[in-house]
Amino acid sequence: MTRDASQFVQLGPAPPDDLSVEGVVVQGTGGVWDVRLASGSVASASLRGRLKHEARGALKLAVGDKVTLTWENGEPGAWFITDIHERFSKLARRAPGGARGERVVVANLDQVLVVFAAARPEPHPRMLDRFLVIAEANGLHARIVVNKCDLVSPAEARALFGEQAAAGYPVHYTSIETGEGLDALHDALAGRSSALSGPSGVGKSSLMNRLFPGLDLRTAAISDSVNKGRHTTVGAVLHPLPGGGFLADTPGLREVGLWGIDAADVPHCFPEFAPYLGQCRFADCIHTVEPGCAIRDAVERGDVSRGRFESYVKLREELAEQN
Ligand SMILES: Nc1nc2c(ncn2[C@@H]2O[C@H](COP(=O)(O)OP(=O)(O)OP(=O)(O)O)[C@@H](O)[C@H]2O)c(=O)[nH]1
Ligand SMILES: [Mg+2]
Ligand SMILES: [Zn+2]
Repeated sequence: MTRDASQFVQLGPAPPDDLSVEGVVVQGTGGVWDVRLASGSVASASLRGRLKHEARGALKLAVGDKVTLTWENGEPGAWFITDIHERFSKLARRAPGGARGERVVVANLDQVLVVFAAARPEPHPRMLDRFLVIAEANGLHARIVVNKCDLVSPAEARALFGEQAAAGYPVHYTSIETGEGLDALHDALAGRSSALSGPSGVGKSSLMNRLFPGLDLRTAAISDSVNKGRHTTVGAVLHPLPGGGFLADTPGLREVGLWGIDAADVPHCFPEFAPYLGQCRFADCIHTVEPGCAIRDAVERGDVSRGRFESYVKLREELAEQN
């Protein structure tokens, strides 16, 4: 089909029956989902009955999902979500209200951005490690931002998360005051789907408003459709970036927490452990106190940072207690 179906969304007339287009779910409510089409226009659609039924099972529709919309003529005509495409990633947390199963917060994220400040508030490497483990456990790439670099010397800024940089994580050093690092951060976000995380007051909103003027994250959740009073937004919202890509307004990694992570998987959430896994004297080594542990040996040699190893021990212990 060569027609650009999205024109119908904006302009009418009613599209022909069975016209199908693809899009990305940018926000949802109890029953109506806003789906962004390639043209940039947004269509409101509900799940086709069959999918609604299936959605109670494994595949619940979430913001970030790629879907097929089909127009169905009728009185009045409407868009229906007739297919949910396979996800390549998801950020999930425990279903609310004690219900069993998971709640997918955002689907198809490319990466998570974890923002800390070089100072005010004081950065916490061990808290960063916790965020990184959550990202790894969800199969998401992570990028670290050290903002407010104007408040410390360049050497001090680089020392803060040197351990995580050594572990292979990309680190951006930024400042709203001097403009340092902003172009590179913009390029790292453009064309990708990213979620923003980090403690309060580190400058997340300041950064995003500076990088993408007009994208006011605090108010953007109150989008057009909500302004019309039609329904109330629940859950995460995806904000399209000018020039492509999305920024997710998520509850953040902190809220997602360590849920769903098996204590036995924690070593795999530390990328720098990878060369040593399987090298320990005991096959069931949990890398805490065992003799002949390849990871502890690497720590002793200085090949794995002691701080990161401490984070490992703490997070593994926390998860072992939960299970
Ligand atoms: N010196 C300095 N201050 C900054 C910088 N970026 C942000 N700030 C200030 O830090 C304070 C907090 O910034 P916000 O952008 O509101 O922080 P946030 O991470 O969005 O905080 P929450 O919304 O509470 O999670 C504001 O007073 C900003 O002006 C920076 O690069 N340098
Ligand atoms: Mg903010
Ligand atoms: Zn070991």
